Amino acid sequence: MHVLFHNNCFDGACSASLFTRFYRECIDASAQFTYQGLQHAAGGGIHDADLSGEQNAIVDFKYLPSPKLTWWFDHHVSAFLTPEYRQHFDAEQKRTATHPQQFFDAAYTSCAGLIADVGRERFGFDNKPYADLLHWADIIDGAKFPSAEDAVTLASPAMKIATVIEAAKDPAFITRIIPLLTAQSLVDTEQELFVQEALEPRMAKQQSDITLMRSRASADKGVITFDLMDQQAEGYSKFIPYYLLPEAVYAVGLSQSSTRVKISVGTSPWTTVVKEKLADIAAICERFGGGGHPRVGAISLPANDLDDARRIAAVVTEELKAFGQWNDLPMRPSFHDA
Ligand SMILES: [Mn+2]
Repeated sequence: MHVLFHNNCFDGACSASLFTRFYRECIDASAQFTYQGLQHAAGGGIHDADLSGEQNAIVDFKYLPSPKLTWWFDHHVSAFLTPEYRQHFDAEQKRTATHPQQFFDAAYTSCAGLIADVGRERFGFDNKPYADLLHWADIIDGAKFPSAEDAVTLASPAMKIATVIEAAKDPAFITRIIPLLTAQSLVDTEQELFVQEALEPRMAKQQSDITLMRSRASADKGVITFDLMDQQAEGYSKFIPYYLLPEAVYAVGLSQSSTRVKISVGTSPWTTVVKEKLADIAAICERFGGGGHPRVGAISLPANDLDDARRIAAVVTEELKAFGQWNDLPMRPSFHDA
């Protein structure tokens, strides 16, 4: 059984682990497993040649219309690359109606949750031992952190494991973690020496990112602004600004990579402002050639276009400040005052 899973993703690894356990317990106890991580890319990120096993399963990743695909579980709204892929899936569902092996439900917060439920309801899989794993897969994949502190301080074993999975460059690292996730507790997995070794530099980077953001971020009228264009600040947690300035509603940040300058525009996931009164971030970004979702978006400019980026960021910031009555919100002092 060749298992293809969403790479560098906690839910992807949990899904691969749960699928393995489900398959061994409910389908074939003697199956041998290999694993391959998949990255989203133009064209779908998966090809027929990737289905290299006798049996092939894709979990937490896009559908592929292929006779070689025997099992599939996904919960992404964007699971079907084209309408033809969707039609192929629907036809397969009809053909295999009495014995389906492909499952899609976008109502699930995590793919691990989907596998656990389908396994229990259709195949009698005992998913009770994995309640803690499923709890964290939902929190992390759904970004449902109770507070910015929970998202940023990486206090729990699950958050630590998610961090090293997201940062892993060696494919063998995630393949090594996958079986452990359903074999022992998250605490025990976090304590594994190879996990601890990977964790150390991530915790240090998180600390230095927080320190850098503290020196750069300030808030006014509910809007955090920061400029990291002179920094190698790729891959910083987008939750850090809201952790440092928890009263803010929005954040407008400037950063730069070798290929582009980026204006990131976001809404605090922990804001108490009701949804109807929040700005449409996608619409704002689209006006400047960017895009995104209602709550978070971005505008990209060519590398070194710093002045234009600062000008656009200032316009967006003023628009967000004027959007609501944030003047009435009690603001915490910025770090420059603290
Ligand atoms: Mn997922």
